[in-house]
Amino acid sequence: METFKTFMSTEKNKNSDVLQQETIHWSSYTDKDLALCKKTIRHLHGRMNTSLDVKATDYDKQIVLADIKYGGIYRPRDCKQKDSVAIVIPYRDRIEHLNILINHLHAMLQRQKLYYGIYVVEMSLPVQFNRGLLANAGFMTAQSIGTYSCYIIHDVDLLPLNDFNEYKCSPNNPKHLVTKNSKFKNDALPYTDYIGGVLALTTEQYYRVNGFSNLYFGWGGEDDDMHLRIKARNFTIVRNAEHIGVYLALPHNGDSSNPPNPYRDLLLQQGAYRMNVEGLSSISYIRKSLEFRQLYTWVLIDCVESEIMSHYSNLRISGKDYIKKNKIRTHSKHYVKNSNLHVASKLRVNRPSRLLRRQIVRRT
Ligand code: UDH
Ligand code: NGS
Repeated sequence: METFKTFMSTEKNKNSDVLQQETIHWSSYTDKDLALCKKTIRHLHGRMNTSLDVKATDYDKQIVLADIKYGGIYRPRDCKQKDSVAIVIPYRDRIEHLNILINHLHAMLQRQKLYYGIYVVEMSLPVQFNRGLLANAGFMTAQSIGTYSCYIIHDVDLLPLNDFNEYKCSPNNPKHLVTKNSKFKNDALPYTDYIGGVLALTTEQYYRVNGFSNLYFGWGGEDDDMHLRIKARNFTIVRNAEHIGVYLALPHNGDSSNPPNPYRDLLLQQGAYRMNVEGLSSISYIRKSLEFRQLYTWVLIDCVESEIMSHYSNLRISGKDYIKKNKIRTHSKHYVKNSNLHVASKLRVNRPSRLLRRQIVRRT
């Protein structure tokens, strides 16, 4: 079965570690005679004792480098996986974390016998970091390269510590792969609806929620906005048992280069109403570079914050006024205070316009 498209990159070849300007045939061997991979714990380690002083090279020996294709794409040789998973890492200026995570993931995902590709998506300076937009750009890039059925949006500083935490999507609902995170007190998630860190959505789920919002420049809120989208589409969040989704947070300095976004609460108040027209369907960016590196595909994008935000000048008004002004109907005007943010509850979100529905279908 040929699941990967032949991809032609038009970039120049600058680096011997990077495969570019070349036609890549992902299917150098055929898996058509192989049996489907079975879920087995034989190759797994369970809970790993990774400490905070992990180094980028600690995992090298565990990785079967020979089987990883340029671009960080792998599939098991001895069995066939019917699903393939794209790991999308929104990234800027955390090279040490990236090297550790990439090594760790390859080793673990190979043990899990998954068919996967890793995509690191970076935003060029001086634009404010935007995790949601990068996730969307990674989703679109991965889609143009392979036929992935599952997308896992992954923070660069989180190491999964239990390899029973299978990096697969759940067919009916988005899956939050984090159940414990060492950066929080007692490793406990800060609030029930928290879906930050590592989130898995099938292709269909990603389209249904229209991806992430592209409007969250700076720190905070894009994950809560995604939660609103998920809820508005009547999905729930599923998680593994607590002892499975355990993560080690690699330490980093408070990010002066990624300051909290002062508009995040306002954006959130209107999030569920905007979701039909803003997100994957409205994304605007320029892909400046695409490199098939040995262990991952690297994508560099550029966007103009003022241009993206210029369509949303009404952000300065409160959620309630926005609803009134735009005559949006809700079941309830009741707002619940959840942690430090306001979330519109019991929303009735309009169906996407016919035009948007057509776009969604065409893209899938
Ligand atoms: N990221 C980068 N580079 C950056 C910023 C973010 O790569 O400069 C990516 C990376 O994948 C990271 C993710 O975005 O794991 C989330 O960003 P983060 O690690 O900065 O966010 P987190 O919530 O910590 O983990 C932020 C600490 C400051 C909180 C201040 C608010 N009170
Ligand atoms: C919430 C943020 C989320 C963030 C979470 C955990 O307050 O984006 O804290 O942050 N929501 C808003 O700001 C609206 S953390 O402790 O990981 O830095 O993910």
